[in-house]
Amino acid sequence: MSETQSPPRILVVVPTYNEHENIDRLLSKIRSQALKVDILFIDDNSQDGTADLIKSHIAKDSTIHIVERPGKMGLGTAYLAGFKWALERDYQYIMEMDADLSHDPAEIPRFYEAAQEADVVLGSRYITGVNVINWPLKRLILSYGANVYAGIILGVKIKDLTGGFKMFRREVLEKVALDRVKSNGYSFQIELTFRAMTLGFRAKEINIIFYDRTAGHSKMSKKIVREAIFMVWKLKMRQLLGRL
Ligand SMILES: Nc1nc2c(ncn2[C@@H]2O[C@H](COP(=O)(O)OP(=O)(O)OP(=O)(O)O)[C@@H](O)[C@H]2O)c(=O)[nH]1
Ligand SMILES: [Mg+2]
Repeated sequence: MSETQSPPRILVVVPTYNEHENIDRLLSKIRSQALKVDILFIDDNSQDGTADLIKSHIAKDSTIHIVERPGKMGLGTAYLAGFKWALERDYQYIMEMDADLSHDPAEIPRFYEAAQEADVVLGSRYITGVNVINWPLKRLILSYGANVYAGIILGVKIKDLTGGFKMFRREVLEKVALDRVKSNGYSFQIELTFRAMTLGFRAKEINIIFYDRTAGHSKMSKKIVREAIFMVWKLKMRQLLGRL
């Protein structure tokens, strides 16, 4: 980077629901990687003091931000709120990252590097076999199967469509009709990537390792899986009818 060039404006958006045990470790890991990033937490009125802990960090570090929502409204709408916040400001790159350290913040520079040749960079668990640590086999089969299923129906050559570790170039979130995004669980990840690719944006997968959470509780539910199974068909129909 030449002397004159200012550092890229990167925002990492982290949705939180009862992640108190993970916040300190997550922030120190983000701060120990090389790239300067701002962090925006979207907290849905966590009952374990997550928001207060985040605010105690904000008091010491003005590059950390929080949007508080009155109740648990789902991961998808949390990201849409974060993207809206980012687009009201001058961020050039917007990341998605879970709060439970399943996504390793040390990978952030690799996402930025890949985003120099792509518009959406997807952290993929399934490029070279299966890179998931400590997930129960049932969960692994469900996730892998969901990705094969979605890839075939949507006709996209992406191995990991349901992953939540991503970097978008600002233009993508400006062009994708975010107000038409209806998904809220895993299908939110599928829908956003599919809409970006349908608009002609370049999507690139980079290899990541996904670590099962060691603290806090999963928000995964049967409702989230059911939503994804049907949403994939709805997306395909809308695309075929040119009404995506
Ligand atoms: N704001 C907000 N965050 C949420 C909501 N549901 C999940 N999250 C956050 O989204 C991220 C992913 O949720 P997880 O429960 O880890 O989903 P998962 O990774 O599929 O499940 P595990 O493997 O068990 O961790 C975490 O940071 C959660 O705190 C929600 O309704 N609102
Ligand atoms: Mg998780």
